[in-house]
Amino acid sequence: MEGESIMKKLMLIEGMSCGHCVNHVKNALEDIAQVSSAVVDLESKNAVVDLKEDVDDDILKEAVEEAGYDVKEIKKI
Ligand SMILES: [Cu+2]
Repeated sequence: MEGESIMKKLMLIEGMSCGHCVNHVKNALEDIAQVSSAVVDLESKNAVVDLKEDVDDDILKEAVEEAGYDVKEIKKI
């Protein structure tokens, strides 16, 4: 069952090269309290982050960067 979602954000992420990277980014994002779920796509270098509460873009960016990847863009979708 999906949790409550108030908005989605699209992140453009550089540096992922395999399924392990995708899971690493997904887990880093889903560890954030306000994140309901994250769908990460290797080929398009995108993460679609479903939020249950608004969260500062810097928090999303830092989580991915701490996992070892570069965030190029974050926008509401
Ligand atoms: Cu990898």
